[in-house]
This record gives sequence, C-alpha cells and structure tokens, in this order.
Amino acid sequence: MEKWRAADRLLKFSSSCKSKQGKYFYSVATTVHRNPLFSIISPDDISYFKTLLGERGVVQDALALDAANTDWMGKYRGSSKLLLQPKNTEEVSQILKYCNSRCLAVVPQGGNTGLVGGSVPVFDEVIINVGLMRNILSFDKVIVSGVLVCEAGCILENLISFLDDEGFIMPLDLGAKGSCQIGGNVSTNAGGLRLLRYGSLHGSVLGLEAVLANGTVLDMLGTLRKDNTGYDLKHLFIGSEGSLGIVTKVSILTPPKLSSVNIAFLACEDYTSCQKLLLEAKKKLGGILSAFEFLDSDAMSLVSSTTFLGTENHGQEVIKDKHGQDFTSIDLRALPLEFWYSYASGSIFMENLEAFLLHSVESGLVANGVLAQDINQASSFWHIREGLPEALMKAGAVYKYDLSLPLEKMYDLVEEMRVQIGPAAKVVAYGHLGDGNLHLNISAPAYDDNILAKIEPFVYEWTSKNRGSISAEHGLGLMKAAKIHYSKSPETVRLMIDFDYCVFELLPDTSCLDDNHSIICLCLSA
Ligand code: 2HG
Ligand code: ZN
Repeated sequence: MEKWRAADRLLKFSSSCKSKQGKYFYSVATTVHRNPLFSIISPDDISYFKTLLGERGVVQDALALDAANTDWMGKYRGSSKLLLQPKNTEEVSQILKYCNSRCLAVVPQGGNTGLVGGSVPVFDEVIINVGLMRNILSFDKVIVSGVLVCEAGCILENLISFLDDEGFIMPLDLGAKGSCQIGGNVSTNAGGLRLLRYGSLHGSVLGLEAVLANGTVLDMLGTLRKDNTGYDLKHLFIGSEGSLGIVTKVSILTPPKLSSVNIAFLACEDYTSCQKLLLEAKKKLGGILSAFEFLDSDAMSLVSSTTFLGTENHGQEVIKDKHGQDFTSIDLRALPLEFWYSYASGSIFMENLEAFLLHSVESGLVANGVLAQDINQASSFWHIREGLPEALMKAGAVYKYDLSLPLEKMYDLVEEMRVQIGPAAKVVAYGHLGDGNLHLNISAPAYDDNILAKIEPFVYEWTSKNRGSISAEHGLGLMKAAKIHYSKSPETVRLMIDFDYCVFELLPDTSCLDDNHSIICLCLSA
C-alpha cells in the first residue's frame, strides 16, 4: 500500500467541535487531526536528503522554516521541520520515492501565495519547493508560434517579462505574479485577470511533466495543439492542487503581443448597470475586450483609505475624471474596471472605444469614467484592483470566499451577507465580473467565531442553492476540502476518491473520508 499522501492521509477532519489534539483554523469550522501512521523525520532521513540534494537543498533554518510554514495571510500555520529544494525532476522523483518508502508526509509548495491554506503544511509535513527549478527550456516563436516550455519554479512575472521581450504575452496574469510560480499556477488552475480573453489553463497548457507519489515521472510535456491518443491526463493535474503529484515542467501556448492597450475605469450607479455594461462591452467590443473587472464602493473606499499604494491618496488621484471630479465623492454602488487590448491600429481602436464609452454614458449605464491617458495611468488603475487583497489584509482579519455564481445573482449574495453580518464586519466585494467570479471578502477587526458562524455555512448553502461553485479559482485547500459536497455530487466525489486510489494503487481506506464522505485532500498552491 502506498504510504505517501501528505494530503488526504495525514489529515482527518472531524465534526465542528474543537478538540485539544486537533488544529482549528479561522476559516474552517472543523478540526483536523494528524494521522499517527505517518512517520516523524529522523536524523537518518536528514542525512539521506543531504546526500541527495547537498546542504543547500536541505533547509532547517528556523527563520526560513517559519516563512515556509506560514501562508501569505498569516492565517494557516504548520510546524514542518524540513524544507527541501530539489534542482531537477530526478531529485523530485528521488525525494518522493524516499518519503513514500519511509511514510513521511509531504506538502508541495510554490510561491506560497495561495488563499485557502493549501500551500503550507498542516502539521509536520516535509515541504518540497521547486523554486530552484526555474529554467526556461525553450521558446518557439517561429515554427509553432508562441510555445513556451519551462520548469515549474519559474516566477510568473519573469515569464511575463521574458515573453514581452519576445513580442508575446502570457495568457495568465495575477496580482501575485511577483511571487507565484508557474507550477503552482498550473496545479491550482489559477484564473486571474486575462481569463475572459484567453480562457483557463486547461486551454493554454499544452503539456506538462509531473512526478507521482512513488517517484514515477510522467512525461506529458507535449507541445502539440492536437493529440487525441487516449485520455488527456495532463488535465487531471491542472487544478488538482498537488493531490495527484508534483508538476515539474510545463509547456504553454502564448499569444502574440497586441498593438494597442487601453483601460477605462468606469463608475456605475448600481450592479444591474454593471451587468448591462458587460453585455454591451461584449457585443460592441467583442474581440478587443480583454478583461472586465469589478469592485464595489466598499472596496473602493478601502483602497482610498489605505496608503498601501505607496503615496498617500494615490488611489484617488488616479481616478479623477476630465473635469477633476473625484470618483469617491459620488455615491456609487459599484465600480467596474475594464481593460482592452486591440489588434486594430491605434486610431480605429480608439474610435471604437470612445464611441462605446460615449454611448454608455449617454444611455446612463455609466455615471462617470476615466480612460487612461498613458501607460502609467493604465498601470495605476490595475494597481488599485490588484492591491485589494493586500489592502484587506492590512485592514485586519479577513474571511475570503471565491465564488462562481450566475451573473444576475452575484450581487444578491453580497447584499444578503451584509444583512446577515450586520455591523460586526464589513462586506467587501470585487472580482472578475467577466468570468462570473465574485471575491466576497468579510473584513473584521479580529478573527471571531461569532462572525464565522454568521458566514458559514450560509455562504456555501447560498452558493450551492444557486448552482454556483464554492471555489471559482483559488482551489479547495485546507479551507474547503471538506466542503466539496456543496459543489460536487456524491457520485462525483466518490469517483474522485476512487480515481485517487487507482493512481496510487491504494486500497480503500475510510480514514480519508469525513463524516459526509467528502474527499479530504490538501492542496498545492501557487
Ligand atoms: C484577485 O482576483 C485574487 O485579486 C484574490 O484572486 C482575491 O483577495 C481575494 O479574495
Ligand atoms: Zn481573482
């Protein structure tokens, strides 16, 4: 029987009561217990890893371990005593093979930018970080246009810059691009700001290499657009959050850079206008629309009241309209942010865009708006949107929910949540409107079980009732592993579990099921 599976085997969730032996997390109304069948790291294990990886690849330094044990929000904290940094696929394979034979639990970690507690250990798992595997292996801009092949530890922003120099762009862009790694992006099927135009990674990842728990290397690193020889297994690794294996290499199709870019920051007086504006933009701008983001007035106030943008009130300065009117001085219900790329020549593009904006203002869909005058202003607009997670974190405790919902229902949840929570916390909403993805954030001065009890299970039940997804793009992680049944039928969950057993040649073992027979898996994050 396979012994690895940091994920589903080290943990056991129990019902919502807290227990002294278990660990309790701010966003999980359940306790998790360490599975005693797993071994504890011994000095012999350390010697083995040092022989395999050299001193540099075996990190036991307290400060470094503290950072690797803690997630970006400081919300989830493990107690791992060992961080391993392999330099190539063979080393990843040897590490996993050894851990498997010794029954040592592992957690794969990328840039540790995840928001659902999937990128850090829960207990004392060995952390495997592929950050040293950061080579770009090839870029084909001539024969098969735009195929990039790279190692999993490449930082997304470095790939974006590399491609920019080559006249191409990455089909994926995230606020966390400066730290997140492509392997983690693929493992979590990260969505981000460009999905509206370029689709999900299931479309742009052409191939990948992954290492299974027993050390087997699966070479699926194809670069072909079409390949119908049997099951396309790479898709199972895209979004499985490290539960099936560690992604070590990726090949990805990148589109050519476009001739013009512009961005408008528009204000609508209510959510219905935002929705209508999105439909209009799709109809009128179609191919040149590349993102359609959304932030509501509470999110806007948060940005305006924090100094996280560098200079004080920077948020307000960049969004004054032509007459110098400050957006935040009008009473707005919602503010969508839009962004376009254009294939067309600059002037035709600008004409189209200006006609669309004029029509939107005249028809009353848009109450106020600014079109970026230069690249600096454009990036300031993005800075406002991308800075929201950090602004929220600085504001205190934050409960995060990443939901896919039918567009017409999306803001109803925000309003109902405000009623549900009352004055105890602030409900801040933003997200990828163009993709039907709401980021519902509940900001409070401190983590408080009474607030959590008002949010959960209400938010999950509401989402399930409206046939939404409880994780649009952030994954399940520790936070939502036991909540999967809100979005997946029992038969589907059963098949996932069976599949898991099949990949790992495991015998069915009920220790990985919770009371609701939900799959318990811990996740890799970007
Ligand atoms: C974003 O779109 C990220 O900015 C983070 O997915 C969302 O902070 C969040 O809830
Ligand atoms: Zn997002």
